[in-house]
Amino acid sequence: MNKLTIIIRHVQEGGRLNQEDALHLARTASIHDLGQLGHMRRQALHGNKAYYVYNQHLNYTNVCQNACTFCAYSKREGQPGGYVYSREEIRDRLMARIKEPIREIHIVGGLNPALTYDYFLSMLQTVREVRPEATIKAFTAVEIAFLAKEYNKSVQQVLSDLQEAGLKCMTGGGAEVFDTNLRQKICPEKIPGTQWLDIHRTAHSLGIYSNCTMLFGHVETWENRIDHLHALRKLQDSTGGFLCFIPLPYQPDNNALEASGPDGEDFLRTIAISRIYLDNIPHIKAYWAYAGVKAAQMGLWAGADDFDGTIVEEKIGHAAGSASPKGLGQDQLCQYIAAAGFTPIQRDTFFNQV
Ligand code: V47
Ligand code: SF4
Repeated sequence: MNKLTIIIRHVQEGGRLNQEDALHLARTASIHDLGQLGHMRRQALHGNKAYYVYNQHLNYTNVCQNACTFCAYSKREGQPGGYVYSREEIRDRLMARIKEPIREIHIVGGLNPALTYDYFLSMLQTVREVRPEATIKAFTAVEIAFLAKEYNKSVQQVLSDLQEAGLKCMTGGGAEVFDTNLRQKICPEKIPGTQWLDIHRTAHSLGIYSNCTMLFGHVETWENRIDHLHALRKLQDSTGGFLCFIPLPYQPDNNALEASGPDGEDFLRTIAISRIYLDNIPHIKAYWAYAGVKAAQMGLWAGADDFDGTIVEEKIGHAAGSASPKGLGQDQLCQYIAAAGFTPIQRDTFFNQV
């Protein structure tokens, strides 16, 4: 038997992949074999279910002191087009959809030194007042590190203050690709991967669940991707606090990074390898807002089980050229999932069926 056949058998028998075998599988397996393995693992965990969430995104500011080369969303302080939502604007945005049965508020923003510590606490309090029944999933580890540094507090202190104000789950953003040399090229001012992981470890120890991501399809290699997945799997072995992994396909427009973005096959291969390698993370998301609805539907056949949500107004991927809609209705989400051949299941942030 050749090496590839041995690895495929190992996966079929439910075995855990090491980095070397994952790399060999990712590089040499046909898309059919890889997709089938990803699908097999996905079906074993979730059967024919595909999850979605009724959610709303709030991007409270786009002003950011970092300038990641791939980012088309952020503005430097004082640059035209920069914005910050006031407490009233946050309330108005939530009130504009108050008749809808929203279950999750997803909140992220740039690193804006003009904001006070209290801004963050009162933002969460406002969300709780207006939407007491929704779960607050907010902030990337990058924002948490920024708050700790800016206001001279420990990460643990920041997280427990936010938790007290209503934070239940952290988003998975800001992970990009952990490799140090690569980070120098794509996001030199961002916290190192080790710090990103430490912050999620601290969150998990406080009972705050989180998601995790990988930005792929730019200038990274398959080695970089597998190393990244390995670091996530290792942390998950120790804490069990990750709910969902989201491979984020790079969107190439209006930014400084010269790369084209992944094609459809690369998207599916990455979903499949993620599902196979991350055997301890329960959910893999096919993020329609970046990948496009059609690719996300195919992603459900390669290992993904989550389709994300209604969103309403996705800003970050769209600033960088995402051609998908900015939001979808619940009926549309269900139709897309059903048309792809799966049973749509509405979930909350923690993947409990609603
Ligand atoms: O952190 C920025 C990425 C992330 C680009 O946790 C880009 O449930 C592609 O993390 N092309 C934000 N990606 C999105 C994110 C997310 C989305 C949905 C759900 C969850 C969750 C998290 O988008 C950023 C960065 O990694 N990003 N620019 C770009 N040009
Ligand atoms: Fe700022 Fe995040 Fe954009 Fe980087 S990706 S420039 S940290 S908003």
